[in-house]
This record gives sequence, structure tokens and C-alpha cells, in this order.
Amino acid sequence: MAGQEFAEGFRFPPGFLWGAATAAHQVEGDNRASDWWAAEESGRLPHRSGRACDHLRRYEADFDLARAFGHNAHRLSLEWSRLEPEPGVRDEAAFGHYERVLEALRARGLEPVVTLHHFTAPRWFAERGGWLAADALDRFAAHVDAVVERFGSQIRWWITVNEPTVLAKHGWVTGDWPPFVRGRWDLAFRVIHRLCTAHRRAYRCIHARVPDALVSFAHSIPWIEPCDPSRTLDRLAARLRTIFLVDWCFDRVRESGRRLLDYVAVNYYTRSIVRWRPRGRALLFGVDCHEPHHGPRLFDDLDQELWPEGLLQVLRRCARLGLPVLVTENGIATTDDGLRLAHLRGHLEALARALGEGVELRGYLHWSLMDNFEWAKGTTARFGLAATDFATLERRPRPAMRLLAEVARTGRLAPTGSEVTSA
Ligand code: IFM
Repeated sequence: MAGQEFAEGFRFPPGFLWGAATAAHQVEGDNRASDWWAAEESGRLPHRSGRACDHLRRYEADFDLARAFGHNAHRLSLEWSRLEPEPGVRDEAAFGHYERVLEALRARGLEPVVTLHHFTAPRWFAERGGWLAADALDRFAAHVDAVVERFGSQIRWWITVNEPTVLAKHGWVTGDWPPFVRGRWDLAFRVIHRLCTAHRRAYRCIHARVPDALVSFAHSIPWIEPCDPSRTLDRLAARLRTIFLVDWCFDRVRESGRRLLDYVAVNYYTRSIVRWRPRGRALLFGVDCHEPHHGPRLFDDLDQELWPEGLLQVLRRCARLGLPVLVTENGIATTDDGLRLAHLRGHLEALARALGEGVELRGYLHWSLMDNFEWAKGTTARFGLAATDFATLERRPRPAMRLLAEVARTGRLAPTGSEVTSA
């Protein structure tokens, strides 16, 4: 993607949001009242989050780090299970904690981008049937209302729920996340539907109290293409996967003919190349394939392909919804600094190209500020701009963090090869 186009570098628009994204359970530590903590304790998950990155106590130092590296925005989630550890019981200490967290962000010039549900829920919510329980939507709506009542005036950018399709797939199809149900696409789609409905209710609730809020849900959008574009069935598999795992959510958030979205929150990681498989569980969406005619492909430690061109394609596609776009996650699981740098550089170029084509892109939040607790993979998958030493909890900025800092500070993506990446 590099080359001529960026020979002179690229200027990002003023006010562009630069930063990193995190989620409470993955960084805070001691998330004891959550369903994930309960599942970890039960031994059904291979890893325990424990103190994670101890961000609960170290958030100020972490925000200092973000600011020192040029960030002007930060995505975080407010942990529902801390705020409402028992049904209907609001924990004032937890509300006070997040009050201080939001103040700490503001004091450092970091625009908060706040997620209300990022995979974890209170243990009591899960025990009553989680997202499939009859009163699930009312419970979540009441929680959202309490949060908006308290913090509404301090937050402009909201994300209601994170990655409905990912949560549903892991929880009800592959079964490696709570509630550990396998092979139930029917339930997975009910869960996705419910999460989209939860989004709509949260959207209305936030706007009732904060009319100028910007509200979205974060959608995991891979770039999906057919294995062999000349084969009708491969094209059909790619099309069906796109319809069900990407477009369906955008349709579910419609109400009275309009989408309840103020912007599109895109989590982009990878490309899926899909081949039709006439029998078996993956009938509808085909299977991922790796074939020689695709040439050499680079994969990260979670077997996700590094494919910056896909971000450009996804941004073009989202722009067709007629809304501004914010990249709310993008990153790579690797310990290879060179690969991480190439990944970041490639994706920054994709942003530049999208802006050059007129996509209304508002910002870029990298996943993640530091290595953290990567769900069922524990701390084995390293996504951080800063490396975390899980013995000492020291954060050590990586070269990619310096590249992002340079672009964020100058607003300019320099031509390939001229970026500052040394200490
Ligand atoms: O760590 C996750 C995050 O919680 C949701 N999006 C993908 C990330 C990397 O796998």
C-alpha cells in the first residue's frame, strides 16, 4: 500500500482522535463480582485474570503514559459488575472510582470513549440466564440509566456494547467463553439480536439525558472475501458471512426507519478468505482457507492475518452508511516489534487513504495501551503499545508506541522509513 502516494507524507485533520483502547476486565484486575471471574474460579477457563495490569490502582500512571506518547483520547469500559454488584444495588465506591478515572482523563487532555458493556457482566446477571433471560434488557437499561445519570455530562463518545457477534460466537458456538455453550448458532443469533436491542435502548436513554452525545456499538468487522472469486459458491459463502456477521447488526439497530447510531465504531483486525463447504456446521458461512494462489500471508500469534488493505476496504464500506467513523480497535498479537511496527504503519496508511478518499474518519484507537488479559488466551497474546511485565507490572513502551506518538503529535504520517522508532 505504501509508495508514491505517501512520498510526501500525509497530514491528518486537526482534532483527529489518537489513542488506545482497553476494557475493564482485561486491565483493571480483581474483577471479582463479574461472570468472567466466576468462570475463572470454576476452572472452566484456562487462565485467571487475577490482578491483570492492576490498572484499577495504576490508572493515573497509565494515563500519564498515554499523554506522554501524544494520545488525546482513550477508550475504557465501566465495569457493570463493580457498579451493580448485586441486583439493584449501586456501589457508591465504584461510582466514585470511575468519577476519578474520568477526571484523570480530562486532566490529561484525553477524550474519554466509554464502553458500557465489554463482554463481562455481573455474576448475578449471568446466574439469572444472562442475555437470554426475560428481564435482561430491562436490567441492562436500568444500569445504563444509572451510569448516564451520574456521568452523562462528562462523556461525549459512548459505546453501548462491544462486538455482539464475537461475544455470541465465543459464548454460544465455539463455547470457549462463558456460558460455554457449543454449536448453537440459533442462540448466538438470539444473543446478537438482544445485544442490538440493548444498544437501541441504551442509545435512547443516553440521548434523553445527553442530547449531543455520540453513541454507537463497537462492531468487529473483518474484511471478508471469497477464496476463489470465480466460484459462485465461494462468493456466496463470503456474501452470507458478510450479511450475517456484519450487516445484520447494522440492520438490527434500526428503529422507525433510521439507524440509532451517531457514528460507526469499527474494530478491525483481519481478513477472512472464505471457501464454501457444502456439508457440516460451517455450511452457511463457509470455512477460512489458506491456499497457495493467495501468495505469502502474514499471521499474528492468534492466527489473524495482518492485512492493512482490509481496513481501507472496511472503512469504505462503513462510509456508505452515511455516518462518521471511529476506529475503536485495531492491533496485533505479537512479541515481534518489527511486525508490530509494520502493522501500525500499514494501518496508518490505510487511514490516510480513507481520509484522502473523503471518508469521515474521526480517529484511531489502537488495541491496546499495554499487554493485558486476552480472555481465554490469558496473558499469552501481546497486543500492547507498551509491553507489560506481569511479574513487576512495569510498562515498557514498544517502538510502535513511538511511531504512533510521532504521528499523533505532528498530525503527520511521514514517508516510509523516516519515522522515529528508537528510545
Ligand atoms: O482483546 C480483545 C477485545 O476485548 C475485543 N476486541 C478484540 C481484542 C483482541 O482480541
